[in-house]
Amino acid sequence: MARVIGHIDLDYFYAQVEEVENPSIKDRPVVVCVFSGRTEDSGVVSTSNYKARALSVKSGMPIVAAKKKLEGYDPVIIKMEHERYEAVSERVMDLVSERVDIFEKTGIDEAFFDVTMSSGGDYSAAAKIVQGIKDAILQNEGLTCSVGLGRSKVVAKLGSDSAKPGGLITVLPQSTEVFLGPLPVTRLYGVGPKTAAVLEEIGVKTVEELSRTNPALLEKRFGRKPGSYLLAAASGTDTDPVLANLEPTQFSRIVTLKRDTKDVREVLGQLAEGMTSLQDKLISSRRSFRTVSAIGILTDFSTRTKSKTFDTPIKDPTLIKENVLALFSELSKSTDKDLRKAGVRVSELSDSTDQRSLSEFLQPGW
Ligand code: TTP
Ligand code: CA
Repeated sequence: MARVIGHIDLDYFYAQVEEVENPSIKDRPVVVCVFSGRTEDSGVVSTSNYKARALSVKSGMPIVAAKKKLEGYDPVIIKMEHERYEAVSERVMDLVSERVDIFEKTGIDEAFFDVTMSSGGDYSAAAKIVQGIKDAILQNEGLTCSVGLGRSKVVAKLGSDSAKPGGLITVLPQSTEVFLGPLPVTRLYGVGPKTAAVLEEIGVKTVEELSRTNPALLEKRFGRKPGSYLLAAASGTDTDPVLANLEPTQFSRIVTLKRDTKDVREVLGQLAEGMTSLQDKLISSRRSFRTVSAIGILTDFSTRTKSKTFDTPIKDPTLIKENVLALFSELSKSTDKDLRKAGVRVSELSDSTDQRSLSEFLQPGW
């Protein structure tokens, strides 16, 4: 079966988080800066939105230089606050990791994932999974992202780069060479300025040229392992697996209700699909949970949570549905306000590798 690997990268991440928190700045150049504190404006640009980029603002540029470029364009200059972006990142990463087979976070706003099993090796099925991920991130966090799908990590990463901003690029296995060939070698994952300079010395500028280079020559210039990596990367046949890094500690599903309400039956009706998907996730990832929570986001945007924690890890996912009714009733009684969004979370997850008891809950089709 063909591997189906994805790379996801959030668009202009820090600046987009700022726009979500304060939509009124959206149409202006937004520049997120790290102030060094020496003088009022000393420091560098961390990132900026596309309005600012169109006016030549770049990451790493001195703040003073960025301000000069934006003179007369009514820019918004914001101090970088890492903790806030980290919190958003964690929620986004949870949304992605819950929906894929293997998940590997590689930075605050990017990750590789593997959906070979859940897509059955079918790229159009994989594209649907990706659309579900993009929708969830947009609905829950208001953020856009770019995604690439391909048969290797190198191809997936190049796909997401080319899909920016906001797109999805699917590189079918049979189209890999056509897609990679014309790109400059500098676009390949792991090829920095030094490697590019050596490649240029031997007359290699494009990925296609690299793929046709004598392996012995590459080995001589770069060493055995890097040499063979370069060749594999250039043909999109690198075999690096997606390596799961952090085990998720919780799974959740949140929906925006069709209308604001505190009617528990109505809330549960709209959450039914989410709860089923949560049960499926627990089964397929072989996790037990100790805590189940009902989450309500109220009309004033405040959050209420009611939880039940069991004495021992629970393998039976049907216990979620059995407990949320009481939890939502409690939640609903605790406030006068209606709910805008409602969600269910299972947390304190642990491995439940007892196959026999798991199989009792496997559903038809599994
Ligand atoms: P990137 O993914 O490189 O950039 P981006 O998300 O701002 O823009 P895009 O992906 O649409 O091209 O980096 C992710 C975050 O890391 C970025 O939002 C801010 C931070 N960052 C820095 O603080 N300094 C830097 O030099 C770069 C490149 C990024
Ligand atoms: Ca990004």
